[in-house]
Amino acid sequence: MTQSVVSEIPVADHDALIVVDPQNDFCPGGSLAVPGGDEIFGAVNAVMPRFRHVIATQDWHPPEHKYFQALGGPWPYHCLAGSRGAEFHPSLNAAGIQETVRKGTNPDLDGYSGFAGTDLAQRLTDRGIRRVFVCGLATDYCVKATAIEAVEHGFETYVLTDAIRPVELQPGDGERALAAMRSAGARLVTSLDLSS
Ligand code: VGL
Ligand code: ZN
Repeated sequence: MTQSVVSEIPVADHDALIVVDPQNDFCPGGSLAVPGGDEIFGAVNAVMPRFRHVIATQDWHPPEHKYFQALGGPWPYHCLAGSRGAEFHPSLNAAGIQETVRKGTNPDLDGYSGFAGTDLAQRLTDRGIRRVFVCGLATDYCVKATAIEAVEHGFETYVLTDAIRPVELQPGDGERALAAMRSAGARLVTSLDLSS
């Protein structure tokens, strides 16, 4: 698909990097492993120091979460609150994360978006953020939902396409997610498009 042509994007004080769900369970060896999920961390860690504001989301489910297969939902158990699988992946530069937003804590909601049932929008506004750069896991669920809701909250939204990976329950879900984010108004760029 065609990407927006953006050569150099200067990062400013009113920009935030949002790292979606960089957790063990979404990486190889985890209970809901995204193929190549751990390949994003080189780009994620590389762009982090350019940003004054770096926020991570953490999928953080109670055992009675309705979206678990055991309760009739689509997903195996993953990111159980307090579990090892819910911890940040060791390849993430966790020292570079300033704030963490836990989501998916309501057993009745999918919790895909970092904005759903959290104070993320308020935290961004409190920090004077106007633009967000979204990366992380997984492209076709939590990255997609977070990027689209960021647009809906009025943030100018960029997605770092080399720092995301899809689950692809169905082949093509990753490409479809990129198209959906793009048509919602998010700009698809790569970490290499950022200048300092
Ligand atoms: C996610 C499925 C279920 C994600 C979270 O982080 O994309 N996907 N929970
Ligand atoms: Zn989840």
